[in-house]
Order: sequence, then structure tokens, then C-alpha cells
Amino acid sequence: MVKVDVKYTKLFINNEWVDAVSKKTFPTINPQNETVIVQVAEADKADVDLAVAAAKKAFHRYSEWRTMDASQRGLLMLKLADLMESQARYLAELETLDCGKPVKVAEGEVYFAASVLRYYAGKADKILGNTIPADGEVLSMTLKEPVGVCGQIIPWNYPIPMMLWKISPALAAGCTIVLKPAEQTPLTALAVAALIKEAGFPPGVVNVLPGYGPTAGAAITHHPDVDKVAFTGSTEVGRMIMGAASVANLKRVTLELGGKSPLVVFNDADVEKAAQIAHAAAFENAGQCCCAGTRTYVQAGIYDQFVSKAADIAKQRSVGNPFDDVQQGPQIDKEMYTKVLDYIKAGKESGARCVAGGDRAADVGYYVQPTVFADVQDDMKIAREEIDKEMYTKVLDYIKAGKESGARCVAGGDRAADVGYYVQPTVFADVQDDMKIAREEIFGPVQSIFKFETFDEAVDRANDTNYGLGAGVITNDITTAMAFARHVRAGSVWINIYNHVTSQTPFGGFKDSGMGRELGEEGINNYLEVKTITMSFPKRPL
Ligand code: TXE
Repeated sequence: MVKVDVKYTKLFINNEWVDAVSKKTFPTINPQNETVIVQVAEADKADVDLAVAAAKKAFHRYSEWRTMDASQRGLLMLKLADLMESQARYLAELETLDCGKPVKVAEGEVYFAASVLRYYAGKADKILGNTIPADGEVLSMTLKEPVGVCGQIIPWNYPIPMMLWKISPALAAGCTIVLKPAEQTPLTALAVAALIKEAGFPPGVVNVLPGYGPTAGAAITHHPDVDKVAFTGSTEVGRMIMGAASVANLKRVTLELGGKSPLVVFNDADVEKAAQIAHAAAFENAGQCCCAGTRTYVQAGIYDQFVSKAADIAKQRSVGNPFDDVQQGPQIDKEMYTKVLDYIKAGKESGARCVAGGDRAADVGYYVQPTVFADVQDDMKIAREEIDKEMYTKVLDYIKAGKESGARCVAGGDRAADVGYYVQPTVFADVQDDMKIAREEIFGPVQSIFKFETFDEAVDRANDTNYGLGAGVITNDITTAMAFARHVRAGSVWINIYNHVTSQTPFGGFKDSGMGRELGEEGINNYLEVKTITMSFPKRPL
């Protein structure tokens, strides 16, 4: 286990580190071994009130932030991006500790997050309005102004990118922020908060409040001085947030919610390449990805070949300690881990054919059961030699030697296979559209493969879901690809590639997958109000 120094565990309000008003804390858990990493201050309504007051003050018309040149806002953002990159390894290790994703992947996400900051930094002084040839002797123009105090509530699957997706356009627009990270992963948001202060953002511009959804999260969404709320998480909570946002004031709302995204593979595809793309689409981030391509539709002509390839690739996927060079770490927490295993069970029970995985991954981690031998004799190896606790294999060898030498094992006696939230990469074939695993978001390493015959059937079945976040198509026929892209109801469509998300490209969902777009040109509009100014502009001198 890599030792990671956790430096920040308090609330970040007005550029200060403070305890919660209640003095309460909550534990954040390491999903590799289910132990408490550290206690973190737990925000609730009273803390949200303080943070919103700080954000409101920072948004006052004469504040340092509101009177700052837009180009200077951009420079501060660039500085933050540099600081994040300079600490990329540390932030990645902290992320891995808290959320279990492979450290190499976490490091890549820090660079991605910095790229989002830089994209929006460049936009800060290019937020343009219009002049309008309005009827009458007038000149009309539009100003695009920051929407105000923004509540931002983020999930645990991509903690750093989610934070930067949210704060970057808001900062470029000139808003102020109260952000709540997910309760499972508060640590990197606090580490980034420290860098925000170091970069020189004025107090109150960004406030970070770890805490739970129904308390701190709900206090943000109900707060009358929060002008906009941006949320990424479950569709269920998304609905609650829309409701709450309409009560105290009519907050602007953007929601990025769940998905059950289809990836359709046509007969003319290269099976090997298609299976690789489909594998990455389904298993990225241990399947904990809102746009994961979890429904793989394969045309009948290549179906059997594809299923066998998909199973082979899944079986080879390395699962293990995320600080090692592996493709997949543990699921985020016990709740999600149990939920994923329940879905796998449901898949089997509904008659889908499990061709890879199908269980928890027991063969992970260097954990040994606490073992007690009785009736040990003085000349036995276990009685004479010191056990090196660092060395798992050596310990297991000693336990074996103890048993072989006739000592009576009265507790333990084996590796501890039941530690950590690890799930085998699992592939189901012959999945039918009405099965539970075909309809509900599993959010784990599970791929479902379906067989189809015709183009229209594929489009109809791809669209037969309440979600509409991502979709993919693999074919060498440009007409088929573009026809699919036109008719599928999803916010992002990928052709011969999947899950390619960049700072420049808008991302968001149709239907129950949410509303509004993040990233790209569209992403900043959520943080702007349009003001029309009309002045008298006579056609002749008065
Ligand atoms: O999400 P929640 P959970 C999906 C995925 C997963 C399911 C549940 O299917 O299995 O959601 O995950 C905060 N008011 N996604 O329980 O509860 C919460 O504290 C205000 C898809 O983790 O939606 C956290 O910060 N806020 C997804 C955030 O909402 C509330 C990513 C997300 O938590 C709140 C994660 C409330 N009443 C899960 N209740 C994606 N789109 O990427 C909770 N929160």
C-alpha cells in the first residue's frame, strides 16, 4: 500500500479551513481494504449558510472578483491548471486511495481536468453579446452576465474531472461557487481547494463543503441565495434537485444523470477491433461511468465470433490493487459493490448466458486471515522462525507449514479473500431487452450483449430506454454510421470510437439522462444570464 499524506480534512469556506458548525465529522473509506482513511468535517445546513454568505459577498458588485478584468480571471485559472499539473502525481495517489481507480488513470484525469480549466480560461474574456437592429429609434445590445452564486454537487466516479467540469465554466463566467463533493470521495476536492487559494482566487469565490446529500446537498439546492445548481449523479436525486430548485427561488438547473448507453456493431466491422472498443466502452472506470456503453448490440452475422472475443478480453482484464499496474480497482463502496453483485445474480436468474466473470473478484490484494495455531510444538518451523508480516506469500507458506507439521489450526489459516470491493469483469450474452440487466443502470463492470438483424431494429432497440446520454456505432459504412447518429436519441454519439470526451465537446443527455450541456461552447451558457439593454438612438439629430 502506498502511503499518501492527507493534508486537508476541514471545510473550505472563504479561503479558510474550518470545522463544521456542529463539529461533526464523517469517515471516508478506502475501497481496497474497507478501512477508514481519515475523518472529514461534515457540512450541514449551518455550514451551507456560511458558505453561501461568503459566495454572495464575493459576488457583490464592488468585490475584488466582480471588478477584476475578465482576462485576469482567465490568468488565475491558468495558474490553477499549472498548480494541478505540478501536483498531478500526489492528486492521483490521493484519488486512488479514496476512490480506488488505478493510479495511472487517476493521473490522466488530473491532466484532463487541467485541460478543461485551460479551455475555459481562454473563454473568460471572450464572452460576447450582440448589437441588435431593433425596431424603433433605438440601439439594443445584449450583455452576458454571470448567473451568480452557483451550487455544484458532484459524484464519486470522477471526482477531480467532475469538480473541474463544474467550476471552470463558472469561474470563466465570473460566478462564485459552493461545491459539495460526494461523501465517498471528499479528499481531492479539498486538495484542489488548497490550490485554488494558492493560485490567488479571492476569498469566497470557491467554497468546498464535504457532507452528505440529504443534508448538505439538500441545503444547497433549497437555499434562496443560490442562483443556479449544477448536479451530476443519479436520475433519482436529479428529480429531487429539480423539485427543490423550484421551491425557494427559481434556480437555474443543469443535470447530468445516469445512462444505459447502446453500442451497435454491424456485420462489416472488424470483430477484434469492435470487441476491444466495446470492452473499453463497458468497463471504463470499473463500469462506474455515466455514459458506459453497457448494451452491446451485435448483428447476427458476427454475433458468435464477437461474444467469444468479448469474453476472452474480459477474462484478461487485470483487476487488483489500484496502486499496481492494473486495469481495474475495486468498486467505490459496499453499497455499490453489493448492488452490482445483485445485478449479476439477476442476470443469471433471468437466463442471460454468463460468458465471463459473474462473481466477486476474490483473488485480489495481499490479505491474510488472522490465524491461530494451538498445540504448537517447540521444534515446529512456526515456533522457531519470525514471520515477516510484510510478505504475504511468505506468511501463507508459514501457515501451510504449520498445518503440515501437525499444529491444530483453530482460526483463519488461509488468505483473506473477502477484503475490498472487487468484482470480476462480467459479460452476459443472449441478453433480452426486457431483462433487468438490460434496462437498469448497473454502474459496475458488466457488459450485456444482444443480437440484432436489421438497421431499424437496432435503432429502435437502442432507443428503447428512458436514458439518452451516449451511444456508439461500429461499422465501415459511412451511410449506416451517419444514419444511426441521426436517429439515435442521445447527447453524444461516437462512431468507431467510444467515450471520447474532451474539453471542447459538449456533453450531456437526452431524456432522463439530464438537461443542459457541460464542456465546450455550450457549457458556459449555463452560467450566464442574458441582459438586453436598449437605448435611444435617433435616426436624425434631435
Ligand atoms: O448517487 P447520488 P449515488 C448513478 C449510478 C449509481 C446511482 C447511485 O447508477 O448506481 O446513481 O449513486 C448528492 N440533495 N450515478 O448514490 O445519490 C450526493 O451526496 C442534494 C450516476 O452515489 O445521486 C453526491 O454528492 N444532493 C452518476 C451526489 O448527489 C444529494 C454518478 C451523487 O449522489 C442528495 C454517480 C439530495 N437529496 C452515480 N442526495 C453519473 N451521472 O455520472 C444525494 N446527493
